[in-house]
Parts: sequence; C-alpha cells; structure tokens
Amino acid sequence: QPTLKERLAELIPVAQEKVKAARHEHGKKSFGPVIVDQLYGGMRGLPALIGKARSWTRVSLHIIIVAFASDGFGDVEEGIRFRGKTIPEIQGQLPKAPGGSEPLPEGLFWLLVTGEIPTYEQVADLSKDWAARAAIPEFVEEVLDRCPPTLHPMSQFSLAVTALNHNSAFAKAYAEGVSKKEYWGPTFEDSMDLIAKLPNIAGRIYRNVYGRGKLPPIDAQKDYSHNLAALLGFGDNPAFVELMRLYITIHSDHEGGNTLPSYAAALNGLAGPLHGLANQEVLVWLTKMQAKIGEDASDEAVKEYVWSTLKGGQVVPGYGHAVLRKTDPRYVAQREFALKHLPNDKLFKLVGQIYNIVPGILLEAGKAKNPWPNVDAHSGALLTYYGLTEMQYYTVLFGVSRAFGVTAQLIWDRALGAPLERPKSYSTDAINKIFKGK
Ligand code: CMX
Repeated sequence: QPTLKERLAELIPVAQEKVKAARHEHGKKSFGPVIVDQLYGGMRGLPALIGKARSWTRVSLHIIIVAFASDGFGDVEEGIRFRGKTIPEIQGQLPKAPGGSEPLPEGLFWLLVTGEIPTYEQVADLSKDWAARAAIPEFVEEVLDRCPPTLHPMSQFSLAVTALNHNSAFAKAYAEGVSKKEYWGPTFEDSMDLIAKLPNIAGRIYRNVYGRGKLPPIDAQKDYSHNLAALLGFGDNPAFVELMRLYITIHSDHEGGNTLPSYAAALNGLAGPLHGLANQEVLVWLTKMQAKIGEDASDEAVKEYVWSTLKGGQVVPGYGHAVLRKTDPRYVAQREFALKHLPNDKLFKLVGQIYNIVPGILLEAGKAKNPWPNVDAHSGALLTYYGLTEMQYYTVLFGVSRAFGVTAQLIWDRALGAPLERPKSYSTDAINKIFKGK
C-alpha cells in the first residue's frame, strides 16, 4: 500500500494536467457579474478562488475568499462537505481506532489531501509518522515557557508556530534554489511536521497557563488524538479521547495559506471574537447567563436574557454565519455526541434550551441572515463537561484542527503552482466615479 506521500506523487501530475485542460478550455469564460455590494460586503459570495484540497466539483466554486477568516462551505443550504462528503458520511466511512466510534483525524487528513478514503493501516502509519515528528525545538519550548500566563493562549500559539518556521523544509529548499516543480515535496514535509508538533505546543500552553505540571512524552503506539488528550492531561478518559477525534475532524476544513507563518497569521484571524474565539465567547455568555438567571432557568428567563443581549447592542455568540444558512452540521455532530455521552448534563441542557429559543428571537429581531447555531455554540459545553473548563484556551484546540485543512490546501497550492491571492480594492470615491451616470 502506498504511503500518503507516494500516493500524492501519483495524483499530482494527473491534477496538474486537469487544471491545464480546464484553463485551456474555460480560461477566458466569464464567471458572472460582480456587484458593488459584494465589495462592501467582505467579498461574500464572490467566486474568486479554486478549492484544491476540497471538492473538485460544483461546490468548490462556492468557497469564500478571505483565506484566513472563512470556512469552506460547499453549499450554503447543505452545509460543509469534506471532499464532497458530509460529516455523517465521513463519520461512517473513515477508519476508527480499535474500540472507538469516532473517525480518526489522520484519516480525514488523508481524505483532504488525496480525495480518497484510506485503509486502517495507512491511518495507523500516519499516527506513527506524526508521533515520530512530534518533538518541538528546545528554543520553541523556551519561547512558550517565557510567555506570561496572562498572554492569551491564541497569541502564544501563533508565536510558537511562527517560531517553527526556523526548521522549515520549504524555507531551506527555497534558499537552496529548489525548482518550482518540486515545491510540493518540502511543503508536504512542513505540513506533516506542523500537524505533528501541534499537540506538544497546545499541551505546553495549556499546562503552562493553567499550572498543570509537566508534559508526558508522546506515546508512539497511540493515535494523534489520544496523544493530544494525554498532553492536555485527559488521556485516561476514553470518552474525552473520542471527543478529541470528533473535534479535530470536524473543525478542520479551511482555505489554504502560503507558508507556516501564514498559518500563524491564520491563527490570529481565527482568534477574532466573531470568528473562532466565539467558542470562548459562548461559554463566557452561558456562564454569565447562569450566574444571572440560575442553572435551571425557565424559557421565559432565557428569552429575556437573550433579548437583553441584543438590546445591549451585542451579538448572541454561537449563532449566525457569514455563509451557512442552516444549523451547522458540526453543531449537529457535537449535539449527537452529547446525547450519547452526557445527555443529562446541565450545561448541555442549557445549550439545547437555547437552540429552541434563540433562532426564533433572531428571526423576530429581523437582522441576522442565518438565525441557526454554528459550530462554536456547542464545543465549549463538551469540553467543560470533561473538566477542560478554561474557556480562554478553547480556540487553541480549534486552531490545532484547522492545521489539517490549511495544510492540505497548502500542499496542493504548491503542487499546482497557485499564485499569491491579491484581490483588488476600490475606494468609495472610485466606485462613485466608475458608476457616475450609469
Ligand atoms: N446575534 C445578533 N446579531 C446578529 C447575529 C447574532 N448571532 N448574527 C448576525 N447578526 C446581525 C449582524 O451583526 C448584522 O447586524 P448589522 O446589520 O447591525 O451590522 C446583521 O445581523 C446581518 O448580519 P449577517 O449578514 O447575518 O451576518 P454576517 O455575515 O455579517 O456575520 C457572524 C456573521 C458569524 C459574524 C454573525 O452571525 C455573528 O456575529 N455571530 C455571532 C458570533 C459567532 O458566533 N461567530 C462564530 C461564527 C463561526 C465561525 O466563524 O467560527
């Protein structure tokens, strides 16, 4: 059976030819009009990129452009797809750990990179490969150890990833004058190294910031999520390990980026409160709600609290989406996990109660285009249940997962020689001038 890199080496020339042929045949065809509102509206809905490690079909044309601030939604109604597969499909088809029922993120990475479902053996080999690459350079450990615990975990995360660039295989190959045709090889190595090292970075930040003692070593016999859970201090809880497998799998899909430092920049984008930091904000909001109206509050009391949030000019965190127009399937996957593992948990019940209440209120308020919950509305309640209660840390886990999607795209960007993306901007004066008298 081929390794991931061997399989990629087979797939890349075929994909290169396919792109060449598509450009030859369709290159000069118009993709439709761009309207001024799309310029003011953050380029939403503007077809401007080709998805490379996602689906090659119709859906890839719907992806949104802002490379570091957007999820890869295939279809706004249907929701997210990974290489054309829905979340329930990947849950059914990807290999599981012995005794586990959630997909292994190793398999998801294989799927994102190749478009194919791997065998269990191929996934197990990836687990071993990542375990072997997991150590981080000593100076990166020192950078993290010297961060004050008051520095937000996401800032620490971004710092550490930027520092990893010191050992970048791509940077080295580039400096040595590697041919453009060979770019994808060192990029693949960087991607594998990055993913492999994230548990040690995330674990170190968690333990440093919250005083949780020393990191255990990586266990080369265990899968990625098991090691991540162990580094955080939850390796003895099989349900938490399962949660990590699901969590890393469903948070992964994303646009690409150019280099390791771009992934660090992506982390900074993810750390915005209306984006990835919303999973922290949801828990902050829920905790404040519980403090104000109690743990078993009535629907009326919850409604009043939601309205008071809106009237205070704030958003309801965890609801709405820039692209999606229905309940986020990643929310659904997490809800199903909760129904299986923690059906009677009070916080989960509150999350469910809010699910019944908030969409109606957002519809009545009449502004949000999507009144339904997004991925961030649920994850914090699951982590809290297992004792990972430090909400400021949550987006770090989100960022670990995102590396899978970003690097899968990155490898293909290099393989296909994708250009830097440079969307053009206009001033309002220029818009007025262009359309004067039209
Ligand atoms: N609560 C209150 N108002 C909301 C809202 C919410 N959850 N979602 C949207 N709105 C408001 C917007 O603030 C906007 O108001 P203004 O016209 O006054 O500016 C209006 O409804 C229209 O917004 P939209 O087109 O529906 O949504 P956007 O594409 O502008 O923004 C998002 C999308 C996610 C930023 C927004 O829905 C939001 O702020 N949600 C809460 C934060 C959140 O959960 N973010 C996580 C998203 C998932 C992720 O990216 O990780």
